[in-house]
Amino acid sequence: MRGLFIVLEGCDRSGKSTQCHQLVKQLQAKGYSAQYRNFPNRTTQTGKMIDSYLRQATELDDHAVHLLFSANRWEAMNSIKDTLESGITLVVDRYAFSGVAFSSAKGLDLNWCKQPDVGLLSPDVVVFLDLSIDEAEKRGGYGEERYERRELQTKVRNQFMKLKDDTWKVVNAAQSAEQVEKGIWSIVEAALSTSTNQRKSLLYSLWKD
Ligand code: Z5A
Ligand code: MG
Repeated sequence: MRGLFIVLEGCDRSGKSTQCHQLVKQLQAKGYSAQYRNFPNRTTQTGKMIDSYLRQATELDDHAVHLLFSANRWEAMNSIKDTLESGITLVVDRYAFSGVAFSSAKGLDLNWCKQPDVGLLSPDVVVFLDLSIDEAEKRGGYGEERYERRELQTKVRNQFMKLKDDTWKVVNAAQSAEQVEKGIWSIVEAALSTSTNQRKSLLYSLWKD
């Protein structure tokens, strides 16, 4: 049976990376093959350009960097598909939803923002870690990276809410890390319990259905 494609999304500091790593560990402890992936993947050619932009070392047009973030996902698609088909579950830290939420928060048209990612592999589960901006700020001051400003983060949160649909599972990220972990596990456990024929085939159908 193929692996599950699980995406964790959420605003800055909602605990995505912490929880993705915990989830991989938990899956492995229960005997599932699982791996972590993240976007942006800063190690590829597109990722290096994105990294330099985020660190404010270079300037890029908002549209151009949006397309780079999307290209950074497209170049990973074959590997993601092969990995899932080999039976490995992937826990993915941010996906196209972050792409659209951030670029549209900067003022780009939301429908335009969705277009480059149309046709990416659709995740089986999207877990949204929900955290207010006030709670996020309690987790330490903003860093040096480009988007780490309260005003923009507030807009990003509003844009995420526009993208959220019935398939998203929302977890209150203001709880303790252990409680968040339990909430995520109950969602993942339900998805894992689907039998081979219930598990839909992997489709390049993001935002097509
Ligand atoms: N971006 C974009 O514009 N377009 C795109 O297509 C994509 C991304 C994919 C870099 O992303 C930027 O790229 C990001 C969006 C944009 N800009 N911003 N802002 P990134 O994923 O590399 O960002 P990051 O540096 O990993 O930060 P993050 O993702 O925002 O943080 P997080 O992963 O959600 O949180 P964390 O690192 O797990 O935890 C943050 C802190 O909170 C840490 O000190 C933890 O110990 C603490 N923490 C975690 N959980 C808890 C709980 N439950 N209670 C208390 N404290 C906690
Ligand atoms: Mg992170």
